[in-house]
Amino acid sequence: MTELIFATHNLHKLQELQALLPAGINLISLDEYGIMQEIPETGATLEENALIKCQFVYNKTGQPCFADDTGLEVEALDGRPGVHSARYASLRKNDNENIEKLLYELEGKTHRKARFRTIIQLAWDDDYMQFEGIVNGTITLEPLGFSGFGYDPVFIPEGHERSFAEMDLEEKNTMSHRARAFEKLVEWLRENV
Ligand code: ITT
Repeated sequence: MTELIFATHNLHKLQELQALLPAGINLISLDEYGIMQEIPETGATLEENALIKCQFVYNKTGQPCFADDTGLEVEALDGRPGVHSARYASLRKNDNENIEKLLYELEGKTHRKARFRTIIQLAWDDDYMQFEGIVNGTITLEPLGFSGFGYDPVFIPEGHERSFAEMDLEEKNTMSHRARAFEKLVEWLRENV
């Protein structure tokens, strides 16, 4: 059995990836491991933040682990909120305020293309590997649906008519940024461990 610590305090992320786990891999959350503190995300990019979070946990535990950093990149906003997605509206992480600010900034704009981008950083012995997952889509005019988390109510993935928050976790997992990055991680483990 391969044991991996997932360096996140976000239970939604944990649930999404638990549902995708192949046999033989066991995910341990930071809370289960007893790491309760918030890891500072001081990087200028998703890549840097994923590395910071992963390195923090690897240095503390010496156990194989990975972290994900995700950003919503909106074309009409020159890629914002991007790496600042969690604290877009204010210093506290608040999904409703972030969504309100995003819809306000896009008011009157017809060009609403966006993408979610996830970087997963893995630390496995001395191997540091990054995996990227992207899903393209559009920003809605108002929040739609109640499942998921974060910006899910305002993001409709390309080729679909419902927002991520109108899908259940299994359906979101068939196309999401995080699922795509995680598939690459699992593939790497299959080939290298
Ligand atoms: P950890 O750092 O503890 O993993 P976090 O919630 O801070 O948790 P991120 O920094 O990766 O996670 O998230 C940046 C923002 O993007 C934050 O507002 C999330 O709610 C949002 N977000 C991340 N993944 C998302 C997803 O799959 N759907 C919708 N919003 C998402």
